[in-house]
Amino acid sequence: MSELTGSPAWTALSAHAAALAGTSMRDLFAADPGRAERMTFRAAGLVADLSKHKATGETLVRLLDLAHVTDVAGWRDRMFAGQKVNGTERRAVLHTALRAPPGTKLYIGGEDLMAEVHGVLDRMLDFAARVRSGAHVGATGRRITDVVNIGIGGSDLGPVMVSEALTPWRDPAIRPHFVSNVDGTHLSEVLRRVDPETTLFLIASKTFTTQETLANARSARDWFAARIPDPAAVASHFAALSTNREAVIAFGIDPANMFGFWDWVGGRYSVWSAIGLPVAITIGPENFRAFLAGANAMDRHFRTAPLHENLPVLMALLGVWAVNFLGARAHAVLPYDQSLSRFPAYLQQLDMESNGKGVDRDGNPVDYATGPVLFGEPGTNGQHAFYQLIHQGTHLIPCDFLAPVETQNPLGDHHRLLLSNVLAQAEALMRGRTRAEAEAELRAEGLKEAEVARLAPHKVFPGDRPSTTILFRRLDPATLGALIALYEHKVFVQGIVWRINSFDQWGVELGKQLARPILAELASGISGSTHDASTAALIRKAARQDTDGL
Ligand code: G6Q
Repeated sequence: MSELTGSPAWTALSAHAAALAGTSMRDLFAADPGRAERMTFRAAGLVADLSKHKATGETLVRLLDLAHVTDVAGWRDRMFAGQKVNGTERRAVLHTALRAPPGTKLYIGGEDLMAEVHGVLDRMLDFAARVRSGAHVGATGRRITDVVNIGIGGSDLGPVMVSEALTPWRDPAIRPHFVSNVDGTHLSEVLRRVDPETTLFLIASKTFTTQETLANARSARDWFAARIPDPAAVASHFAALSTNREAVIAFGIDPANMFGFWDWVGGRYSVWSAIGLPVAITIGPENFRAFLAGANAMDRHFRTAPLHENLPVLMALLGVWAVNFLGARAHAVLPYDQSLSRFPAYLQQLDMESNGKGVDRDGNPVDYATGPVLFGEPGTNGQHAFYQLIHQGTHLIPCDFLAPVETQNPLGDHHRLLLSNVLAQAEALMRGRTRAEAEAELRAEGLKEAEVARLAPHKVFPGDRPSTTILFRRLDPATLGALIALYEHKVFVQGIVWRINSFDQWGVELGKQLARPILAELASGISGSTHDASTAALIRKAARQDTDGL
């Protein structure tokens, strides 16, 4: 038994879960008319109804005990203060500094961090403004109409998601494109649609050593050079977003066109840094500042609200409750806003790369479940696809429903239709449909008793399935900033409770390492002797040495 699972707070929660097993959420609502209001929390323009979780006041008290014994508040304060909370990489975690307003003071090792942060931000936003105004033009004097961001993982998912989410705020004269996959199709399809004279390439790589990004960047540069052979032209068409100045220069990008950041910005937390440049170019400096300010509002809430009213803390704890005490192994994020179509993919990295860990901070294997499998699709599409399993399947899958009360695109009664669906889904998951209700409905349809008996079991919904509903006025830059920061802090709190390091990602290493010799073997056609029989045979087939069946 680990320190965590042996703690009185944990064992009390286990006993409490067993005691609650016979109580349904329907019972909880029936017994307590004030439940919805009491379990609705507000932060930075978001209103979150947590009442459709199978949790009572006692559950929250016991979960807050767990937060206290795992020192959530202490770790939070150490993170904001710039202490090296990323233990395995010995790094501070300060993406929150990237959205702190001018005037904030933060000194690390005697250095005025905020002066550096605002220095880069001002330069980057000035560059964005010049591209937008036409002060920065291509080598042949034409305005930039297309921005191609080349990056992967944290250097791609944030900008892609934010860019899509803030489409109404974008200047339609500048189209963003994102190339991440090393599959040549990705870059080729984008290059087919752009004109080299009016295209700006942003090479986004914190390390500037990532295989996929460098392969795409080289191919983009070759494509460009084949069309505009003047070597000086590269300066107007290529910029780098990176922490690695030497590698940027070695690649041939003018350091004047490099926008830096720091090792204390994790890849999946970097959209607030220079990695946000493609967003800043398309939505403009003011909107980008509003995006940062929205996140900062959530940071202030997270830092200062008492834990029992602290939205990221409460969402995190209810997630822990579901995973460790109710047996959930997956979590769905379901935005009822088409603009947030990439939000689940973004959160997949944020959550699963951060909390998909099996050893604790001290390197001991954990004896409890950690981060769940996260997935999602925008509503209402998901309803016609995988919601069946969430309603009637054998897995417990807590859901986050996100919805704006105002749409960006008023069209007839579409938005009311959308909202009616999101509210109904949360209600259906909570209420379910009993056998008696199912039978009554079938009888009301005029079915014979034999048919009622045959169909009723299939029409029963167990209910008691937890969800959070988050409403906001509309999806503007500030609201999006707050929403992302909410999830960042939720993930952080869960990592602290689970005693894991949410800021490393060693799990992505092994595959990369093994790909290197395979790359050479595919080129030579000779598979090495170190592989298992399956991998060796697949290498021979992929290298076309063995074409059996291909
Ligand atoms: C994110 C990860 C990872 C990273 C990519 C790209 O937290 O660290 O997704 O962002 O591997 O790395 P570079 O930005 O260094 O190319």
